[in-house]
Amino acid sequence: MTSLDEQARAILRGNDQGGYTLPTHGLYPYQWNWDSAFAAWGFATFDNARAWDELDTLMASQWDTGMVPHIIFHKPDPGYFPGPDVWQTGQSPATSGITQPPVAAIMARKVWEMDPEAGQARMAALYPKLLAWHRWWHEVRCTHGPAAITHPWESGRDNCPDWDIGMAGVDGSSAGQYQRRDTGHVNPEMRPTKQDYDRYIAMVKFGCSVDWDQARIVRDGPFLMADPGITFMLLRADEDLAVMGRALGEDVTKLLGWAKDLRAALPTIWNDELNAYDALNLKTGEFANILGSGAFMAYLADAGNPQLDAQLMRVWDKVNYGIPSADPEAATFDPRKYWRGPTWPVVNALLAIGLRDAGRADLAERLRAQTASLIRKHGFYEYFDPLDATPCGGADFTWTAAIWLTWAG
Ligand code: 2M8
Repeated sequence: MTSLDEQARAILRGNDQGGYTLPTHGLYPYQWNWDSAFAAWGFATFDNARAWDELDTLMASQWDTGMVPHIIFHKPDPGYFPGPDVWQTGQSPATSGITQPPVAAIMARKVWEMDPEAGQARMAALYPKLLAWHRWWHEVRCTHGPAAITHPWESGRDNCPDWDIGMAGVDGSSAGQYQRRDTGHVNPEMRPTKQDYDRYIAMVKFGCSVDWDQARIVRDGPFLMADPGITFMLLRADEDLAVMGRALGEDVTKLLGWAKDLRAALPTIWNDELNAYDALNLKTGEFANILGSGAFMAYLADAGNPQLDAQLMRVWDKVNYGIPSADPEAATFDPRKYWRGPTWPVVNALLAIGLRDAGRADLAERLRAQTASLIRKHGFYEYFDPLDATPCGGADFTWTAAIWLTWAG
């Protein structure tokens, strides 16, 4: 074990709140949905039971509808805005009212495969909950074909340029007065703008105004865009869940049917003009015309093609470290502004899983080596400048430590 392995373990232990893990102290003082799934994968490298606990704690906050919220506010913390008082979802423990990328089944499969015997009973207990979440995604959010998000925070790629056209249609004036906390923890220049936040909060207020009724949010809410990233992650997660379901003796016909329908919808998010998968504004029918890292999640779902290969090499060759979150040749590219250009180790890890499965072990290895060099140079930061490796965002970050232990290190 190297000293970086030890540091990574210490980060997971240090962010562990007993059953759930914070992304990082200060900036993100609660349990986040997809961060937890990656935390489980990381824990599985040295404490398999703790990995299952993480997934259990996440799924314990599932709503009756099947949705799994994006934040679980286990203990009040004034260091984050918007907190439970703003979301007003009436859940116990308090949660946000939106979801996040459904990677839990992908990570659960990895955790199970790392110790199949010990995981059998844990996975059997988790299976119906994951299935209910997937049902929710397909029945509530795939009504237009691909997976739709009702708030940019659901994508996990919060302020990426993909959402600009949808955000332009959101009136932020109802946000009222509020005090942001994120800008007090990290460099405000690297965070989303005030205009973004006004719109984010206006969308939360809309959710509250309809008591978080999902059908109304999808139908009447201010923002609805098809997300290629989530579409591919859901497809991959469906297939991983089906593998686990079969091993548990479950009937997976329904699940495979959802996956088949979703795969059939993929042509609707292929933008011929962009020559790539693209985000689609479902309110107007317009494509974003932006190549984002969500498009490359296609490899996770066996949906790559030669045009996408060419796009991947084009954007990769323009940077020095990992895959940028947005196209370096686009006018909107900003190498340190959160999801508008930086490289994210956690996204690189997902992409590498996809590339390896697509038979491109050489590219997966190149991505691993570049991601590892960022962490070796600067430590376990949230994200990095893909041109000069400047570390950005929160330090001692859970998912960066997790992917070091499982993949990059
Ligand atoms: C970021 O998102 C939160 C809102 O959910 C924020 O900026 O306040 C994103 O990077 C998201 O993908 C991530 O899950 C979260 C916690 O790491 O932070």
